[in-house]
Amino acid sequence: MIPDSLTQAQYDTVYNFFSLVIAAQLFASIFMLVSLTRVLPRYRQAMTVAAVVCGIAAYHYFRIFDSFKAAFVTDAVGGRGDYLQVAGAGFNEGYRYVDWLLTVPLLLLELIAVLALARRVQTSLLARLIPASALMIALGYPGEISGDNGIRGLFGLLSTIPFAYILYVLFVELTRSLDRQPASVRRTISQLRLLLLLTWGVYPIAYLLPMLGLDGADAWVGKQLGYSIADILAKALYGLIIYRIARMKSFADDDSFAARELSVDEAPEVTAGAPTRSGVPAPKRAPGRGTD
Ligand SMILES: *C/C=C(C)/C=C/C=C(C)/C=C/C1=C(C)CCCC1(C)C
Repeated sequence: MIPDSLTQAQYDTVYNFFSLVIAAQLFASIFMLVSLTRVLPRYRQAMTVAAVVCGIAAYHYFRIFDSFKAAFVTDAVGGRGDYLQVAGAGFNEGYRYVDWLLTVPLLLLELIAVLALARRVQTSLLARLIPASALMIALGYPGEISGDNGIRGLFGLLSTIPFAYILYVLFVELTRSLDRQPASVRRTISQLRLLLLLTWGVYPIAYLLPMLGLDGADAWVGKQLGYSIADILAKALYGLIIYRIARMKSFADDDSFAARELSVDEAPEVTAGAPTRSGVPAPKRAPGRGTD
């Protein structure tokens, strides 16, 4: 339930977190797009999907931010005081669920794509993960918007069934294909899977907050912060780890690519201070650069 009023501190906290999420998603997305050529072509799909996920999330947080600003107003002179919910302009939690409905299947696609498994294995994993993830989000929504804790609990429980199934596929079935990954990558993939478990686990906890007997406004603020922090970790940080995996696998797959990316030895020599073709003196190359 959306609270009738927020204190100044509660309003500011939510406001600042939404702003932080927009910055994190937007620039993570841009970073991943400009870094595409730093991995081999076969890993670019995973990184493009990671960038799209963060882009979709940035868009929805702009909408969430606007919805929040329209939903709560203060009439205190000077703008300090309680914020009251505007009649007829409720905060729209639907943006989150539409965002998740799009991004959660894509996050799973990112993970499977970066592994570059045999096509048959890949298709079989995705054919189970994607419908399960859509079902998990769709079942959560009726509970999320209900003011009744019984309904919230029921749909939360139903949504947990596909969630448990996703974890089973990732932690039991996927493990079988991990031994075919390069040794340096296996550890990072396990870490990524653990990050997925820890961050995805925050969503059901944040969902439960309104049922734990907290004051209505505190529970709502806690839930918004929980979802916001989890979104940064599960999308932006997760995408950056996908990038790291893609880069390590690119090096493991192709020695000449690794040599080009990791060393400046093969770059044409320029004498420090001598004018280049553009007429601008070449900068002194710092010693030890290029080891990344
Ligand atoms: C970027 C957004 C992500 C990764 C969202 C993930 C969302 C979940 C794992 C949500 C799970 C839920 C339950 C397992 C039960 C209660 C209802 C949900 C939808 C919050």
